[in-house]
Amino acid sequence: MSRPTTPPGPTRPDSLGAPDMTDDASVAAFARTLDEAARSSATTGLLTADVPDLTLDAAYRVQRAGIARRLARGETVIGAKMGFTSRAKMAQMGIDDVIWGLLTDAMQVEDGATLDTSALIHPRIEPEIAFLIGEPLSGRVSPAAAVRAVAGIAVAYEVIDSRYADFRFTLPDVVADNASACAFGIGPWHAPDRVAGENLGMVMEVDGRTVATGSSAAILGNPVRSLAAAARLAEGAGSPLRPGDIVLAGAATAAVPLTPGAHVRVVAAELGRVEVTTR
Ligand code: OOG
Ligand code: MG
Repeated sequence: MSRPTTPPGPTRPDSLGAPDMTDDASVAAFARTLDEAARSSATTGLLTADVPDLTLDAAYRVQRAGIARRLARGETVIGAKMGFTSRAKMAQMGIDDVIWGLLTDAMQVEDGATLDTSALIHPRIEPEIAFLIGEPLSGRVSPAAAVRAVAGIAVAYEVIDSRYADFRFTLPDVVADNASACAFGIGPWHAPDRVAGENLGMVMEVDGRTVATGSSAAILGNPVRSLAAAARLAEGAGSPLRPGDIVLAGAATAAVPLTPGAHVRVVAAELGRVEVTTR
């Protein structure tokens, strides 16, 4: 199995150096700005342009305030997504800290369904590995312990759509923007004891043409490490992963622009494929 030479450590919102001085009103205002940008298909300025010393703690508070707005509209949290867990993504985005965002039911696209991209800003798509949580999972757990909490593993895609111009941001900006979460689809679930999940070849095709190839090993050496990092972030956020939750472990390759009228297929060895058509 190939491993990154220096695996990046997960960011811990519970143990950061700088004090979080951002007041609740500012947190709510930032969340509203990002939410309105998403809903009006327009980019917004970086939060760190206004508050250069925005801490990660404050950024995660903005993220949670944005999720609270979605919940108020009737959405439900159904899991979490990990970001910057592969060198390909870190290099593409210029960020090398592992982060997370939350997934809601409104973001899930049925396998094979059509995704309307007309209201999105500048969507990109990336190949991922997903886990289905079977037992409550939170805290500092080993990857082996994390695997014992898993009920299923699947190939997945994530559509990201930064609310910032040109997908350019600093770490706190992207955390506040719910890690660019937009939409995702999951292929058929497989029993985790039948598929190890490490070092599975992955291919992403657009209209039958290969646009990205990689391996699940690109995700922190083994995507279960990303799951263990998710458990740690869940504890820091005070929201343990629950049975039935989905965790996207992060992209195995760089993301590619997603255009209308495209048919995208992501295939992973042993896990099958997941597909989406855009309009
Ligand atoms: C942030 C989200 C990163 C991943 O899989 O690494 C991410 C971004 O790239 O805009 O989802
Ligand atoms: Mg992703």
